[in-house]
Amino acid sequence: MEPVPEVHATALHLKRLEFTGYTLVPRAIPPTHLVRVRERLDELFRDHANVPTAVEDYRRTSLPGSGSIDINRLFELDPVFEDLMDLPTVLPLVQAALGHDATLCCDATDNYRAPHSRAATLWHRDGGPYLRLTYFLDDIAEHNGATAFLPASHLSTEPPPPWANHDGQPRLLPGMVHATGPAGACLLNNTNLWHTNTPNDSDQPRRVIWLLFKPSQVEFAGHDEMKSTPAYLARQTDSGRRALMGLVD
Ligand SMILES: O=C(O)CCC(=O)C(=O)O
Repeated sequence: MEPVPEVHATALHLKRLEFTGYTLVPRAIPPTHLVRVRERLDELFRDHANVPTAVEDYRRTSLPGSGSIDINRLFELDPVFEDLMDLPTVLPLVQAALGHDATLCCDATDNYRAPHSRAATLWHRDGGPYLRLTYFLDDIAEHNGATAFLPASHLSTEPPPPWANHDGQPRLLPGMVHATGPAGACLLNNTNLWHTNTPNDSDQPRRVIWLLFKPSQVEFAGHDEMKSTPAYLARQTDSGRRALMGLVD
């Protein structure tokens, strides 16, 4: 995807979201913050058997046997992850896309796709529509587990047809694009966009963090393990973050 000239950045990102269903914000996470996020995540992955919110081959995001690890409720695990909810490089765009009424659907999830692994999902759409943020913690290219999209498919009333997947893997569809970019970038997509994971043919894991936003009045049809606990919500004192979590003062 061509870089967006700074002066038109928000307008162009909004048009891309509207017409293609996705856009990419490079350098979304400041480098020093990215280092801290990666270090903390590596600690959690190393010890994931003892992290209560970690799930291997999490069936909601991964095919069985794909070697994926999700860690849910990241905000609750460390403040370094909380800072991803209101980065000044991304939040204004999220607010503009959602009519300045953006609310988090749930807590953040980290996803690890193992080295040398097959695509961990098939073509699907997530529903909603919500606005998904995918923070890249590694450089993501076509060969190391990129998410792929069929641009503009969020405008279709149809989900991907069954033949888009074959033999337990997604097919290459005409017009599909791999969402690639450098570590620290943030990919935004409409969750009705047809998308899939692709194989990770590299020696390194692919690590991303997902956040989901919606307009405040839209119900989130998600699962309890993705949601913040009442104890965490009760601890929130910052008015901006309380608003993002849908806490009405
Ligand atoms: O991991 C990916 O690249 C895509 C994941 C996905 O499709 C999903 O969780 O909805």
